[in-house]
Amino acid sequence: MDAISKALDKKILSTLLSNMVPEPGGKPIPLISIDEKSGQFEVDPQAMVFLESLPRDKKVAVVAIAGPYRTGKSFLANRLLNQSSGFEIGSTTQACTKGIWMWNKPVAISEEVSMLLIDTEGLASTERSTNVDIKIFTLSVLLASLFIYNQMGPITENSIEDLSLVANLSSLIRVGSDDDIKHYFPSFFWVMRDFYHDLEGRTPKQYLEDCLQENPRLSADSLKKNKVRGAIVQCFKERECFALGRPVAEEVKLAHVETVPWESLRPEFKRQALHLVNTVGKKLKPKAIAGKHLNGSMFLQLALEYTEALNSKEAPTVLTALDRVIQAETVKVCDLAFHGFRDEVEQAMGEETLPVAMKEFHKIERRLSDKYQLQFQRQLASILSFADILKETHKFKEKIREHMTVKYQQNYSASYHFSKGLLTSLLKDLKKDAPPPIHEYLSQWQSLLRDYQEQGGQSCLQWEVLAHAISGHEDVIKRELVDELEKQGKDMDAVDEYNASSPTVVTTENFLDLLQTYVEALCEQMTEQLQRLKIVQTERLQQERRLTLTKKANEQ
Ligand SMILES: Nc1nc2c(ncn2[C@@H]2O[C@H](COP(=O)(O)OP(=O)(O)OP(=O)(O)O)[C@@H](O)[C@H]2O)c(=O)[nH]1
Ligand SMILES: [Mg+2]
Repeated sequence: MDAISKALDKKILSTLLSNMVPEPGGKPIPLISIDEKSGQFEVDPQAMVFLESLPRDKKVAVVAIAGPYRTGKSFLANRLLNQSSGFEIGSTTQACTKGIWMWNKPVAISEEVSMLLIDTEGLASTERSTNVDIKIFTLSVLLASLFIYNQMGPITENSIEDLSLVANLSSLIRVGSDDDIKHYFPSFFWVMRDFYHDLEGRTPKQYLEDCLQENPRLSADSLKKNKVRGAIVQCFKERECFALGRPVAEEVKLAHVETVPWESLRPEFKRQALHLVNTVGKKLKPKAIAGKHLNGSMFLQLALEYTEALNSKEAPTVLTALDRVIQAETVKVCDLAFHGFRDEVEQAMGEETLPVAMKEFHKIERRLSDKYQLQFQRQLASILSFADILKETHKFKEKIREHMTVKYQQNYSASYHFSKGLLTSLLKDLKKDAPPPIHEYLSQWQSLLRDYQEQGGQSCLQWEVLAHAISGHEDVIKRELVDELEKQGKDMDAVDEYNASSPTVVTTENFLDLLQTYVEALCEQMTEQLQRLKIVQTERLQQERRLTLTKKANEQ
């Protein structure tokens, strides 16, 4: 008894499939639809939304199932999802699946890789032209990293002929360099359904290889088929073959096999199906072109590129498509990183948060710019060269710089209004009691400056606004002082002299120091003047006294 049968017996199916666990839910969605009238292929918007929503840091591995119509492809696709129904299964002779469909939930293969499953319209149906078949087949091969060719029964000369599309593949697809096309083809699994033949001790893979040997009969017919055989061997380097018996014994149940519970399917079929599912899990590789792995969004871009080429009757060129995919991805990564940066800057320095101190402003700018630059470079590392990453980083930094220049201006303006508002409200209190005695007036100014410094630190224009206000206010201060002094009959020459020698425009953060020095100097000068006035007064008094004394003396 082989490992799979034992696992089945022990009912450890889930463990066996643990590396291919589909997320709960999900449904089939059209990936590429075919316009009935024009015959044009179109990537469906539902698939666009789904593929764009996949995590950028996850690679996709793509399994595509193709083959003649009404051969149980959709039923097999559902089995790969470990379910009986999902992709639509038709019970009549009419072709069921139209266009190319995909499952809208990625299946986790590992931490970094998700499987995307693609089910295709059957080939050689009576409703479609060969041209449509060629396009469906070409797209399936080009998009897949593992291509399953599904057919009924053993491999016959007819089934080789059915695959004549492969012989044309190298003329239908271009690489875009001198490289051999075979490096760009997916792994190839040939699945034979309702297979009950004796393989005479050979494995299905050996059987396939035997069938792909050239037929030595030299008729024109066999030459044609040998060409197909050669093309299959040439294009698909990695080949596997699987033989699946009938899922149920009773013919009547075959038409609705999706309604038969898994437990009731023939044990032989279950064993074979599990072996296939398990081998897909083991052999599946992330979709890559020229060593560049694709994520969901890049896969979408690839589908768009190939579809467009086929619609315009051009041969899809793999490396040209890859270049465009990389270009589009670079733009998206750059945009996403920039939007992330912009949104976080907005959270930290939104309109309602401004103004912020310049030190804080630069700290936030540095932190977020480093964070998003790193994210941006990490995401591009797998698709761009070092030199190109540097070039893109330069552009990214330039974009950030432009944004921060605008933000800086906003902060500037917010700082101005904030400081102005604060100063106005503080000045209101100052004016209320004016004019107080001069020493009180000066001490009020000092306490205003202290409050202003404490409450307005987040404004980058704190000192400029104050300087501006003071330069307008200087006159008031001086007037108050002059009034005060004039009340006492003193002159203000010394104060004016000081003003003439002091800096007229103060725009630096040392303004408070300068202002304090200014205020202190004013105080000093006033004290000096007061002393001088006192002396003059004393002298005048002495003179008056002397005069009075002289007068009295003269009178006597
Ligand atoms: N004999 C047989 N019938 C099957 C098998 N699997 C599914 N069927 C039946 O075959 C019919 C077609 O199944 P689908 O899975 O829709 O086949 P398909 O290849 O996707 O068909 P198209 O989308 O029309 O090309 C249905 O009636 C199924 O119940 C099988 O392994 N053997
Ligand atoms: Mg189908």
